[in-house]
Amino acid sequence: KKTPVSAAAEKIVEKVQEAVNGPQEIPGAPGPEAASFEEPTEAREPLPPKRDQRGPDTYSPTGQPTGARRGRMAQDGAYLTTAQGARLYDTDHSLKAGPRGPVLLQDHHLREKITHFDHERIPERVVHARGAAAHGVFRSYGSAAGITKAGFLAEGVETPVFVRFSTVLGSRGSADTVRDTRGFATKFYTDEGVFDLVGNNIPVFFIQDAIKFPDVIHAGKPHPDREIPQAQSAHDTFWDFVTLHTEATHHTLWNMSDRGIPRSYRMMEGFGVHTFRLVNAEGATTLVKFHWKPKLGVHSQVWEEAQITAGADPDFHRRDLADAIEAGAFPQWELGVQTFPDTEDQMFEGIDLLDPTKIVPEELAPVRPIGLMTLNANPSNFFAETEQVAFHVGHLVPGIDVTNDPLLQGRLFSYLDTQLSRLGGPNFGQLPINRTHAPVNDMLRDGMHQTAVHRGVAPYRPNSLDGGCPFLAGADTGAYIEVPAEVPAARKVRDAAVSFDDHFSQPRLFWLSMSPTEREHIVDAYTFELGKCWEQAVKERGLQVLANIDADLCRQVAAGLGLPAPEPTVPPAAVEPSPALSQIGERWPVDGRIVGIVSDGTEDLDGVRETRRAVLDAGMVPLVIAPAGGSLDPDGDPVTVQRTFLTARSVEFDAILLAGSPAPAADAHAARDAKADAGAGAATGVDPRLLLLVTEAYRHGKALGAWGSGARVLRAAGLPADSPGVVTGERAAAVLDTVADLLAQHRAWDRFTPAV
Ligand code: HDE
Repeated sequence: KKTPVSAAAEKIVEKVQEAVNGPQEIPGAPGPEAASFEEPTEAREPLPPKRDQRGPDTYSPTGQPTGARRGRMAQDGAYLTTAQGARLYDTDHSLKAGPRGPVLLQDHHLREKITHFDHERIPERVVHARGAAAHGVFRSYGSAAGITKAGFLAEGVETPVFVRFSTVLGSRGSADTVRDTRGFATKFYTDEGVFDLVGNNIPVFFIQDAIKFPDVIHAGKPHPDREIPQAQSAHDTFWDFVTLHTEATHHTLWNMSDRGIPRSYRMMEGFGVHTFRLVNAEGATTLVKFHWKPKLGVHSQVWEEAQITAGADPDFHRRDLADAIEAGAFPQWELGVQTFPDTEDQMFEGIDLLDPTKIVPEELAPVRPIGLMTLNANPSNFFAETEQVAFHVGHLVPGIDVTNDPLLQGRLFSYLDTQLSRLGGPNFGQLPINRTHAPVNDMLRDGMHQTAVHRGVAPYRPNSLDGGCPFLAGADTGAYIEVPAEVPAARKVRDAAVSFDDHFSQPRLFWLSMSPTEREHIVDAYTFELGKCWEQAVKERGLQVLANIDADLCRQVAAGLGLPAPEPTVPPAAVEPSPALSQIGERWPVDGRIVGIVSDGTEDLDGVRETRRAVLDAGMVPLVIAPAGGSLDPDGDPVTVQRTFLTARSVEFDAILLAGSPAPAADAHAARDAKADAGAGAATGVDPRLLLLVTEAYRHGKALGAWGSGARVLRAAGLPADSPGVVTGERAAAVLDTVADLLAQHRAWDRFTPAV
């Protein structure tokens, strides 16, 4: 029986075949033989140029592109022109005084072409410069309709969305898998205007007041003298700041946990972080925190894997998101809210809802699902969409209002301000990706890059010349009206509430909520990061912070650094752990997981074929790995090879299967292996790159399966067949079943913390 996902995977096979063997033969374009793959891994392969990029080959007599190419080509007409529309006869030679003479200043085409190129780049975002995005749709369940009048949250309403995921610290060209917070920004194009939910994958922030944002970012960015390290937190200035400034402790702890190194953008939670205020049609208000819950579960890489990925495939997350969407395996998240009564003190169970360094555990306030988001289309043009999209926490719709969280208040200024330099002026809202889907009737005029041609003479209010138009809306005609919240009489001060002084109770809550494996990862992360610091004082201060979270955590990191563990300066808070914070323990869908099938072509190829089919049917992606490219059994029923021992690296795979020989030959292999094993190591005759592949996958807690004589690779790599997550058997199908079961738990967790 085909699941929708396996059907999607099959569709890709068709699509790829069509792309490869498509009807049009274009002179000079790579032919079908240039792409030898046929699997649902289209975008993972070095694809041939898309058909619509191959060049103008199908035109109507008037020079217009016809058929499927129409509107999809880089250029729409038959003739190359200048920006002003004049047709060009040559774009490869500048105008010269003779073929060997100087270039003439009068060459207007040269000047236009080079000048435009010189200005192709715009400033990258000051933070969150590296990102990837997708289009999609949000369908509301209607469950929030009682607490907000926002039209897009009424039952069954579908709203187009554009989502941009990002890292925070790195430059535009930095690697995806660094240890960092991830941005999760969603633009809802609602009928009542744009609503931007500009969140992160971590529910708390480093600072409690926006005025400190330049400080934390200056500390995290590369050192200003040598501009290194790029996209890293493992350096002195970052740790200098977060250890001197202990309100950063909670966020830093999340960064050091597995949340700092997600497996995929598709497998991250998203959080609005601040408390927002919803208002319903009757004017009643509710405080809420927004949560995005991924349908695929929350999963991470392990640290060594993330580091290797940053070199082997710096675009790992970007590619993963685009591939999944192209494959029809559309990622989904449920939007949910935690709700709190809008009391005068804005506290809930002793937690200050205005303090963005605090969470409210889900056990105290469950997340109620209010809608489902599906990302179903990749951007057509990275620059126009992903780069030019401009989010702003002040893009609000009736029914959603802000609170006095001082971090949020500062952001309300910053996001508009930053677009002025990044996008060059106040008209960035007119860029196609930023345009609202609601009618616009503003009186904003002129400015850089104005594209509207406004009419009339009275862009002001009040006026009589335009008959008084436009009119002002009211509550009954959908106006955005700020909730008239009380502001207590107070003295003007640069200060914060006393409740903001508690910096350690929630980090302790987080630490105590982790499983033993997750704690081990956190200890390793702190030991790595502080170990990379140069200044002794910074390391020691780091340990002091850890002592205030938990003595055991501090002791382990201190041991790794070779330093004494200090005593805490604040007594450990009595906190209830929140099991919902742990990523381990649940089972999740395996859609889109990558399964490597290793074969040297001499083994049970029927087993390889069946396994490929079974992997596809389960909605996962099979990639055959062999010593060389091309196909296995080319003269019989060929099996296409997607990776060679040279191009495969373990980090790409969620699980690895080792094909073995059919049963009778297995005996022969076994006899040969027993002999070879006696010699051990290289004497086994197993390619060292294959040994690296399986040992790395093993170290990273990935499921490994081998059938028949395939187990000899495990033996050669010194991996015990009975260790957790290693599956051996005689039949390929049985091995795959157990491996798929392990994948539902993401990793063979027991491998990290040996059972006692
Ligand atoms: Fe941002 N942040 N931020 N931030 N932020 C920006 O806006 C800022 C904060 C977040 O994909 C900038 O257009 C201040 C928290 C995301 O385009 C800038 C403060 C959260 C993105 C800015 C914060 C975020 C940004 C840079 C402290 C999670 C990427 C470029 C008060 C709730 C959006 C831009 C995208 C981007 C300022 C703190 C999320 C400079 C001053 C907390 C996801 O305006």
